[in-house]
Amino acid sequence: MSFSYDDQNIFAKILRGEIPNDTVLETEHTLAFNDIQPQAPVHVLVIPKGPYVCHDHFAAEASEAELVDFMRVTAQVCAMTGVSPGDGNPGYRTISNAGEAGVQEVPHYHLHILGGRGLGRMLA
Ligand code: DGP
Repeated sequence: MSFSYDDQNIFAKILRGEIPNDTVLETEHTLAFNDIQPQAPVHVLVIPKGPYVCHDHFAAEASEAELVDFMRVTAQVCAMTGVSPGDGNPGYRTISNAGEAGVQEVPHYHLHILGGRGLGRMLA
């Protein structure tokens, strides 16, 4: 499967420093920042710094270092924002929209972390 990456997308511009962002955590391979249109008290986007369109692209072509870093940053952000479900905390939800059916607006892979309120049951 092949994916075509558009380097004019808004997250590519954020990564190049052309657009400001409210950074939560940054590492060599990953950036986490607050969503500009938060849907919950905690709404953080986690993105790889590499040019990946969606989860499938990232999973297929990212290095192990990038994959591990992405997973660890996601967990660190959950801990930092107090939503990790350990120690009696309420928990959170991660969502990654992919493609047209998933209504992915920004074609740079990102994981939404949502928390800080009851999120209800959601499977669609
Ligand atoms: P989606 O591609 O549908 O999974 O959602 C894209 C998300 O990106 C949406 O929740 C709004 C957010 N977003 C769009 N533009 C910007 C921006 O310039 N800065 C930030 N921080 N978030 C943005």
